[in-house]
Amino acid sequence: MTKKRPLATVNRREFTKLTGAGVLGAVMSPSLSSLAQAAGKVNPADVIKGKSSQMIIHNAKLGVMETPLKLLRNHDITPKNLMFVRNHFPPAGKQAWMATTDAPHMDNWTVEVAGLVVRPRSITLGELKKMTQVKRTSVMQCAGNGRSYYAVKRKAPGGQWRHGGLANVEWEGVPLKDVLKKLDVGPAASVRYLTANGIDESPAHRGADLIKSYLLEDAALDHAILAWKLNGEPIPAVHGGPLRLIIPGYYGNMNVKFLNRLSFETEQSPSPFQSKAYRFPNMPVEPGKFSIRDYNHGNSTPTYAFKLMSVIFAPLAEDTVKAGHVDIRGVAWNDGTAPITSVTVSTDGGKTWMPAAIKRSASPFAWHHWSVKAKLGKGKHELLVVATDAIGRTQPINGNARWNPKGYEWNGADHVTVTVV
Ligand SMILES: Nc1nc2c(c(=O)[nH]1)N[C@H]1C(S)=C(S)[C@@H](COP(=O)(O)O)O[C@H]1N2
Ligand SMILES: [Mo]
Repeated sequence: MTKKRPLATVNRREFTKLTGAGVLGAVMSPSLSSLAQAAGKVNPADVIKGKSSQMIIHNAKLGVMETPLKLLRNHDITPKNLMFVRNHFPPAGKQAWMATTDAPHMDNWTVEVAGLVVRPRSITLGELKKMTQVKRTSVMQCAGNGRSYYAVKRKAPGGQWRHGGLANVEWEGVPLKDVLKKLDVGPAASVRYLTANGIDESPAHRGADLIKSYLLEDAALDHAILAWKLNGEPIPAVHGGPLRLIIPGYYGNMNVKFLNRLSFETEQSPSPFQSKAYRFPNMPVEPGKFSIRDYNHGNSTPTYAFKLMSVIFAPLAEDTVKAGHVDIRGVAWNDGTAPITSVTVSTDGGKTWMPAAIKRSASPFAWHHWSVKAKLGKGKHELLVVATDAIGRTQPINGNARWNPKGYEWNGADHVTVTVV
């Protein structure tokens, strides 16, 4: 596990409260950002050059930040200045890379493909660029997205993410299958897992390294790519450049950044990032009765595929809503293995529901927009949304039914209370 580090946690709302600057929604002016620094607070754009100064910082030292929905909702494809960031430790000697959304250009970047194989080999980014390129528009979402909502039951440790550990972006690169076929390393018969590793590891704790293993028979690997482009440009290092493993439909942690090693293994990685962190219990668990120390490969599963989820983008609690016919809209997504067939919305706290129209995106792994018009009178209204997919998967009204020690895979119905004027 990683050692506890001092956190610089301030979000826009707290900042506004602190400085009395009632300018929510406006871009932070230089004078405000220096004010923030004077108050010991941090401007996200100073942590990572090119990021919006309205990002919500969870850990300034590591550049961990979330996107306010007020900004996320303005784009179908999330631009890089608004994309959330989750890093665990800076790649040694590469801290400067991580302080900007400018991308490193490195055609000699090398990935080794090894492990229990007859012919260990490697391939450079330059060589990958000469192969057939494909695009994957897909949701990137932290497994801890929505963690803060578990606090209603019992606060789960870790960054208290709201719904903004979420993005919808276009990745481009070479299918993993094509790379493995081309290299033809000859895995041993006992091999069951593919393991991915990036150049980063904890400088403080030996062995703390974000390493991920996937069953080779996992169909999700059929869509996986070694990506070097994000939204049509080389991937910034903060988002995993020069090369990143992208597995569409899989939680963020499964998408290994700064990829430099793929290995064929008999067992999954012994890294605590595979065996203790980023796991979800196979049975309901209660706070105080189950902790991550209890996790083993039999009673829990790595946070692989996205749980079906939907969020309300508008109206948000901070929006001014006028009485009359109100547009309610948002997005829904899942792991891409079955189409989302219904999105229903309630404006009375769940007593009655109405169907929303779904505008399906071309990629099954992207988020899909939904909308509905509802007549709302003056006063408070509690909005809720629930999606369902073609194989009957849906969302719990109360996400706390799925409480777990690290607060992963929140997929409870989104609630927004709006005051109509
Ligand atoms: N090598 C490496 N890959 C990583 C991480 C990391 O710390 N190191 N963090 C993971 C986690 S937990 C998430 S949520 C995503 C975040 O991707 P982003 O920062 O591009 O949004 O990257 C994943 N891949
Ligand atoms: Mo994550």
